Amino acid sequence: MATVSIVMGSDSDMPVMAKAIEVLENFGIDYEVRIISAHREPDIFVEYAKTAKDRGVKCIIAGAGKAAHLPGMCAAVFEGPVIGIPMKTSDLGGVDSLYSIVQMPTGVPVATVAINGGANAGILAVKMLAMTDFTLAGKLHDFIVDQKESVEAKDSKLQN
Ligand code: RP5
Repeated sequence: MATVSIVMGSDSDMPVMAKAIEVLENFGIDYEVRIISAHREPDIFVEYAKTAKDRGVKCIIAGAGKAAHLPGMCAAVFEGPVIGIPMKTSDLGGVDSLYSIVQMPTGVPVATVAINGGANAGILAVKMLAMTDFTLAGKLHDFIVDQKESVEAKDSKLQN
C-alpha cells in the first residue's frame, strides 16, 4: 500500500521528482514511484490511475514537461487530490509545462506548484495528509518552526 503516488512522464523528470520523494522520506510517508507516459502508453496510464485508490493512494504527485498532460489526466481519472509539477524545458523554459498543467477546466483541478517545484509538491502533500493524521501534523509543525528558526539565525548572524 502507498499513501502517495509519485508519477512522471519520463525518466528525464527524475531529478525534480526526487525532491518530492526526499520530502516524503523525511516525513516517513509511504509512497510508490512510477514512470508512466500518458502519451506513449495511454492504456497503462489509465489502468494505473484507475487502480490508485485501491492501492491506498490518497494523493498523486505528477510531474511532466512540454505538452504536460499527465497531471491533468491523473485528475481526470483519480478522484483524490492531484499535485502537478511543471518541468523546466529546453525550448520554452517550462512555461509550456506550466500552462499545460495549470489551465485545467472547471471541476478537474490540479494543484500546480512552480516550475521544477519538486520540494513544494512534497510539502503540499504532507499538508494535505496532516489534516487527518495527528502524528504527521506534529512533524509538520516542527518543520515549520525549524524553517522559521533557520531564517532567524541567518538574520541574527547578519546583525552581529
Ligand atoms: C514529457 O515529455 C515528460 O514528462 C518529459 O518532461 C518530457 C520529455 O520527455 P523525454 O523526451 O525526455 O522522454 O512527457
